[in-house]
Amino acid sequence: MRAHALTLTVLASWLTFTACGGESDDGSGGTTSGGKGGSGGTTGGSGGTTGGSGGTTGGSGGTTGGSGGTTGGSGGTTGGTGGGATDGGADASDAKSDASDSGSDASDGGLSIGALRFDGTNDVVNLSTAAGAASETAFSSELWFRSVKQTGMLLEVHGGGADRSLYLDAGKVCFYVYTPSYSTICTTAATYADGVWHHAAGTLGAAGQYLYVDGASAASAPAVKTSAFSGDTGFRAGYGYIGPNGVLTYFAGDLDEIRVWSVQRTASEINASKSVTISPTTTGLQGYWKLDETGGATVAADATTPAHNGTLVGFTASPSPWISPGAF
Ligand SMILES: [Ca+2]
Repeated sequence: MRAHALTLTVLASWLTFTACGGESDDGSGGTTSGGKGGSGGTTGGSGGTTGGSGGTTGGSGGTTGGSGGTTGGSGGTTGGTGGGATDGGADASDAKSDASDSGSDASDGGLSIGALRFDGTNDVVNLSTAAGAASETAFSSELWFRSVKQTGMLLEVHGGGADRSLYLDAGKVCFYVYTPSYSTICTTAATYADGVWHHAAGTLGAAGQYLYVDGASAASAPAVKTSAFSGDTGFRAGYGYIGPNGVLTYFAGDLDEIRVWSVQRTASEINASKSVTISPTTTGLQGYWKLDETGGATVAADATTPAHNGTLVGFTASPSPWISPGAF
């Protein structure tokens, strides 16, 4: 904690304006999100970064708190046992530091700001091909989704066909790659259309084809290392082919924090970054759509440079499809 004297000084100043509520603020963030991470995870600034990783771990572990929380780790919704272990008796101030962090979410692009709601009828977001197009040899995609509809497209590489798709199929989460035969890997459980936020990621590369759900490996095909689909002109969220030569299907539900990569992210990388904002200049990050717009916005901004913004098609402006909070 002493290494963060400046931070604590700032926090202390903030605390003088705050009677209480640090702990409950964190708790409510986690509760809303189904325990996927504390609000600290979404915050910017040095305090936010530290609190964020703690929040992530706290959320995922449910009760374990933030192992990463050297200062604000107890952004973990449950008060952060991890934070406690690290910080000793400083948990109260830690928790309140996260409360102050969450207060800055509105301006720092945090995950909790908002998400995009798809009606399942005709809503789709066309995402420009991120720089260099989608790699056939080193690829990752990831997002948060929430749905009660058993089947629907989350995100696919698109253009005269589709590939490297993440979708819900009869309640399972699947990741499909055209090889040019068809490699579809899905979760064993068919319980993901449960109205709760889940994180899904698909990766492809030298290590094989992998599907991750909620930060854990859910299925793999190690022999599948490349895609044979190179006709992509973009990505498409909320609409696409469910599996090989599958039925075009809209997604009903909410999406948040779509990221595509030109690298094969590792299991640990995916789990570590899924509940925190990341730098738009992170190596290999090709597209980063936070889906934090509001009102009648019809463009989904890409945080990377140059911005490959997405275009909303089919959405109605009222009520706004932009909801808040987002995944957590
Ligand atoms: Ca968002």
